[in-house]
Amino acid sequence: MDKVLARGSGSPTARPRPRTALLSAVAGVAMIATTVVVASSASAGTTLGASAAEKGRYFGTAVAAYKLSDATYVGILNREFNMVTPENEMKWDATEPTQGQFTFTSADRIVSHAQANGMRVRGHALAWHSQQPGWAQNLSGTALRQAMVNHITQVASYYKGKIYAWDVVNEAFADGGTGARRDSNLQRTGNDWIEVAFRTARAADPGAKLCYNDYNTDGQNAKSNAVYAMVQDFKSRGVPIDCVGFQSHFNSASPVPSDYQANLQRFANLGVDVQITELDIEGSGTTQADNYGRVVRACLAVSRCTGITVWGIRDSDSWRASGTPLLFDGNGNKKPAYTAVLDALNAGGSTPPPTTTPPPTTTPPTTPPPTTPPPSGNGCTATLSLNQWQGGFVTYVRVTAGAAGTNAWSVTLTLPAGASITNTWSAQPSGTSGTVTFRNVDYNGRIAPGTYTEFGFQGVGTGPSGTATCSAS
Ligand code: 9MR
Repeated sequence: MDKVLARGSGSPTARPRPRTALLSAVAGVAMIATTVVVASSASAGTTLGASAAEKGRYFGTAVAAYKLSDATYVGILNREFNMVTPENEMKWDATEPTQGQFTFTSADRIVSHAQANGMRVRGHALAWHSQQPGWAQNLSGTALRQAMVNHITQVASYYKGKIYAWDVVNEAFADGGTGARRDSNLQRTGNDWIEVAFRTARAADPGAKLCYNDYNTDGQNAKSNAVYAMVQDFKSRGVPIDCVGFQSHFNSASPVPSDYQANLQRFANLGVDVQITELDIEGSGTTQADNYGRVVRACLAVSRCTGITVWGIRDSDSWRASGTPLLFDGNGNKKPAYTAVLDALNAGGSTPPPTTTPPPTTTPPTTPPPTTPPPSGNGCTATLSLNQWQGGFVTYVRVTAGAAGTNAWSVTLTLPAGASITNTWSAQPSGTSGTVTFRNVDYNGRIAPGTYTEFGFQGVGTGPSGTATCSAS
């Protein structure tokens, strides 16, 4: 089937539904504490999410808000997944149907559900040629550029602190071997629209990872080469980009490329995370299962491949249901493809989570090292991931508890000369420069044994990297 035609022919599925009684403020607090438990220790090895967490990855799915009243759907969602992507509810047409008037009701249902159930959220998508509201389709030039900037600012600010990664720009390159940008009203506002989108998103939510997301970029070809060149250019000029999403919509006309892993790896080598963002593979039985297994193994083999999202739960939930491309059949039963994914995730036991720049340099312990990252005794460890751009940075800190778990923790590090912190989330800093101690906030002091929580901070100057001193009580 022609994926491009099929994609364009669909209509948004966000249907108005009454809001549930979920209280997002309360759920927001509960979520962070719950995440620690669910992501790292629940039912290890028997669900997609738990098995992926053992490998330091997430396993996610696209979710449609109107299906959250379907008990079978929600049962599988809550059991198997620890990341969700709103399938349509955060798109421009859904969130700003009238210029300047924002509606987040459907998207909020998904975010609240995720928070209440220990799942994180991939935001999708801030700037895209498709699924624009009519008023935006009719704009051009400066008016459209300003509308795009305002849209990104409003949506990313509204969800600030709740999004793991944003698909900031979606599908901006053309098919057909030219390596050119896709012609669109956004492209016609000027070639710099993509970097403006990324800078705008960073300013609005400095804690979210910012991704470029596309399809037919899963192997090396003219289109992925063009995306590669853009990412390389962004990194060299300090345009904030943290990740590249590979949609990975496969069928017999567009199979899993033989160089899939190599392609993920070459992007990772540019200093960005890579994520499989919309995986589905048409087919059935062993062939489909084998292909799913290959995709999972490719991600696990690339240390900066941080997670996999499938584009729906049951075959009947898929945007191309007739191709039965997902892991559960229409009745919610596990397919051979499910087993292949779980087996691939569980192969080889637990391994440390992927590291970003630079790898942790902990002192070798005197006892044999554990096979998982947490320290073997009491206490905690803290590892830093740095996103540096010209003049500024965001540092993410992962605090991993030892065998005793923690009731409270603190992390101390020294900022490079000239650096200062402008914004911290999920921790309380003692100062803004020099040696700074970050203490837990009230909802994330307790970390279950062997699991972790994360906090982060943004600053100006050069950010810290490596490891930091962690103490627990
Ligand atoms: O799955 C989505 C479907 O419900 C919508 O009708 C369609 C409209 O454009 O978008 C689908 O999701 C797309 C995603 O947002 C971007 N990559 C391609 C996906 C499949 O078309």
